[in-house]
Amino acid sequence: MSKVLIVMGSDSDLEQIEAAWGVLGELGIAYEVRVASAHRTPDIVHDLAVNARSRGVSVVIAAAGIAAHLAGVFASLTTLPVVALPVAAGTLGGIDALLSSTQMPPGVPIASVGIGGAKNAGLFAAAILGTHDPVIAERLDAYRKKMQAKVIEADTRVRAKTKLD
Ligand code: RP5
Repeated sequence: MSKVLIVMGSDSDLEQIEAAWGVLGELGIAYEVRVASAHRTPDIVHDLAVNARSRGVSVVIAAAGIAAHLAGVFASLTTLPVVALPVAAGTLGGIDALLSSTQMPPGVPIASVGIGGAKNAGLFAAAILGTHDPVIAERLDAYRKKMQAKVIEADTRVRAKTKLD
């Protein structure tokens, strides 16, 4: 079974990332969560990245804050798709992480969600897996249908509340 590897640069990032594996769990997708820093534990990042494919990983979510380079470094070591998750941390509140995630020089691309976009990172990873796994694609469809039902229900509620007599 395909697996998503979620790597975070520090356990201080953890709370902002939980929603990524939360949604993967909801969709019944296997995942592994690790802490590894591109600058503090580069050897561990290297090992994780070069062995990811042979360990059954199909997509990587790399979460980091401040001058975030984890996703880019990870992508330099594997051709698996890497989704950056910029974390709100430090004096710039995540803007620096967002820019370093979206402004990669040409040649080694990464995708990026927004600052703190953990749920979207999980959903995007699921969508990638859904390109070759019809069961995951169906679960994503069902997930969207549930969201649609909630919006329609909210619309009904708000219309009833604001209706002129
Ligand atoms: C980054 O530096 C981490 O991803 C984290 O967001 C930030 C601060 O890390 P700590 O100093 O809290 O470990 O590498």
